[in-house]
Amino acid sequence: MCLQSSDSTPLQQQESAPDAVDHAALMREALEEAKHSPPLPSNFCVGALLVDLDTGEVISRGYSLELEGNTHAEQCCLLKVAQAHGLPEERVGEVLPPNSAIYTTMEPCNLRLSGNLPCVDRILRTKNKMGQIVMKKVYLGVKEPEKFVGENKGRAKLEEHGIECVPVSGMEGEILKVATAGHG
Ligand code: HJL
Ligand code: ZN
Repeated sequence: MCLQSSDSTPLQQQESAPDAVDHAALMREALEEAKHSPPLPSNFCVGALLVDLDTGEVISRGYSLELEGNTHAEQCCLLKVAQAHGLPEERVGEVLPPNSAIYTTMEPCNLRLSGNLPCVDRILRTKNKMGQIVMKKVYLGVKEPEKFVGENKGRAKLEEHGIECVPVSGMEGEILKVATAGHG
């Protein structure tokens, strides 16, 4: 981990220290998760990580349909931490670090054909005991293709609620190839 800036200025002297994480490397890890997702014509194969931005630690990993039922990658990340703590998914924010982020190969969904709760709403309801949203940033690999629900407004809704959304570029082709592997 690089703890100095390129001009060797110690971190504490910089105006704002960069997050202690390598975003491209984490997006690549999310893509590796996506490759575990069973290809189907009815959804996308997405991978996601939940990360503590203060330490760079990966708290949880998930992929589409990993957990029982019609589960999305981001949903699996949250649910796995919740289950490890014996909590329902909606209370997982109580045990997550205050500076949490999701890395997802595809923009979180805001509408699902199945009618299940979209991942954007799952992220927004994930709050600490003071009622604050714990997810500070969402790093995304690609926008959702307009195949199932038209234009996904997931990013816009997250930003409306103060969550910074940061595209991580350079892997779009690979991400879409994996995501649409079951589409024939
Ligand atoms: C994201 C996923 C996943 C999707 N998007 N960000 N992560 N599968 O893990 C979005 C797509 C929905 C369809 C079908 N996919 O999944 O819009 O059956 O998969 O509820 O709308 O809806 P269901
Ligand atoms: Zn989703």
